[in-house]
Amino acid sequence: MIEIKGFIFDLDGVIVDTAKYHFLSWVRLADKLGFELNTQVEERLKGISRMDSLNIVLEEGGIEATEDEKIQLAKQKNDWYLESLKDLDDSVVLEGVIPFLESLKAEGIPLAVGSASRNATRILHKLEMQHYFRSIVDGNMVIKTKPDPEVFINAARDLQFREDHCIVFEDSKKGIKAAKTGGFKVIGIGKKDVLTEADTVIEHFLGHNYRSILDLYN
Ligand code: B16
Ligand code: MG
Repeated sequence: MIEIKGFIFDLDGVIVDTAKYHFLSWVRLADKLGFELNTQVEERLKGISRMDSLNIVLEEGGIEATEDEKIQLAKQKNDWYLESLKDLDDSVVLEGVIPFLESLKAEGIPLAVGSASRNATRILHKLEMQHYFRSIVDGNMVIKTKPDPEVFINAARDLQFREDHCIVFEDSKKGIKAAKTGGFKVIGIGKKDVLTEADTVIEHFLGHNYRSILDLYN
């Protein structure tokens, strides 16, 4: 029987369906720079920091930029991203998330968020969901970004649990790599054929509770 004490959630693609807004903002930036961003790039942009994403987008367009220009472009993308979230409401919360969080709360399981997004804390507060989490570690609080495990290690430290006593829920390949490197158990949220490095993959939280998640390991 494995010992699980805490659950750590990625935000974008796990709790909220904001990945599409990130991508649409990158598409808009590419358009401004004069090229069309291939939809296949979307998967590669998931889970990584804003600057790492920008570098991939610029590479796709064969565009070189100075550090100052990159700061401006990243700001422009973030302004558009925030603009698309200005009417943020519950409809952005992924299916099954709230009942799942409620079931964990009822069991008294300590929860944390580990997100690459610098907007994560703001989004959770706007949705009034911050109360579910004992710790929220976002992109402003780390030096190294996914696939480095720092964000999850900090979350586990806040929960005061060993890494192998926590399950991380992740929708991105880079995030799964980060959690694995950090010694966590990892459940992928999404498609099995994409998230091949996760311990196991579920499509969404609908119908899941604390017991059904532990059963995945037994
Ligand atoms: P921001 P997660 C990640 O969030 C997104 O998946 C990724 O697409 C985004 O570039 C990154 O946050 C940074 O976001 O620009 O808001 O700081 O999946 O780690 O919760
Ligand atoms: Mg994610």
